[in-house]
Amino acid sequence: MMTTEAAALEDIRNALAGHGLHVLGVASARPGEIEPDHGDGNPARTLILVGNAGSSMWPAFSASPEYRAGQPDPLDRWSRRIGDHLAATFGLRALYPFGGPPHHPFQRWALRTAGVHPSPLRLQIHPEFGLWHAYRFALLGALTGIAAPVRPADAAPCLVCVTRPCLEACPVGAFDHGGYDAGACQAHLRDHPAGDCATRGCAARHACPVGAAYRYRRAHARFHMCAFVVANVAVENTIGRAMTQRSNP
Ligand code: B12
Ligand code: SF4
Ligand code: SF4
Repeated sequence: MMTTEAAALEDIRNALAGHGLHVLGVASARPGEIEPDHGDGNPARTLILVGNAGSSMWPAFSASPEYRAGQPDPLDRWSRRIGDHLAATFGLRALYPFGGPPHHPFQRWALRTAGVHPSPLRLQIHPEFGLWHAYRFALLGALTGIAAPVRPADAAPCLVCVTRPCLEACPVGAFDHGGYDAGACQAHLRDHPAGDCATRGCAARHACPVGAAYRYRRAHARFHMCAFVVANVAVENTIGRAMTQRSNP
């Protein structure tokens, strides 16, 4: 028999399906990772990570009022509408990957859930979805009855990838020095607005054979690349380094 919390998770899955969103994992937040909810002392620690696998959310999002309104950050506004609504419906709290700094450490949380592993591109890789997934929000609650599934120890695709084609594919060598040169990447996209990276999505990501069936469709990829071209990379780089140093000593 399903516990009440497992049933709630199933209800959440069903509610997400209409938006093309999935539960990508269930993790546990550690003390200090989440600011208290205005001092109510709620010890809620369970995080349900929600996102897209491939272009799963593109049909719903591209038909949404947020996408059509022509205002800034339509995907963030769409995510917030859905996340806030679900949180209110299920008595949970919605946390978002955007809106910082400070940023909620979504990638760190995701590593604690089933399925994802670090990749040389700094994106996380999923054995099925490959590099083609992202987080739209997390739902936080005191759900002790839904444990994160255990990750199989042998499922890290990059550990058995000998040729690492992702590291050879970038036209500006953005991954040549062990990190990710976001400035060089952004300059390339600006200089080549009709090039492959800008129109199909990151060539390094495309070079990875894992999750090929989940590669973003063209309109979806282009949407993200256009958003990235206008992102303030210089500021995020500085903040990103500071955050990573502070949080991952
Ligand atoms: C800041 C940021 C960036 C900055 C990175 C600057 C920097 N040097 O940190 C910029 C603007 C460059 C960036 C770019 C992109 N990002 Co980004 N980014 C973030 C954001 C908002 C915060 C990261 C952070 O500072 N966290 C704080 C630290 C303390 O948390 P953490 O989890 O412990 O830290 C990890 C990350 O910081 C990571 N990291 C460090 N440097 C970089 C650089 C890049 C490019 C990435 C992806 C990760 C990464 O390593 C840390 C240890 O695990 C996250 C969302 C989030 N809230 O996590 C998305 C996030 C990491 N980005 C994501 C994505 C997909 C991208 C893009 C690919 C977007 C796109 N175009 O589709 C691009 C890359 C450009 C390209 N070639 O395609 C996804 C990754 C999903 C996944 N599968 O892992 C996230 C989780 C957002 C989401 N909604 O899912 N990003
Ligand atoms: S090409 Fe290989 S090393 Fe690169 S992300 Fe894919 S599996 Fe990992
Ligand atoms: S989008 Fe293109 S330029 Fe930027 S990191 Fe990916 S392959 Fe390199």
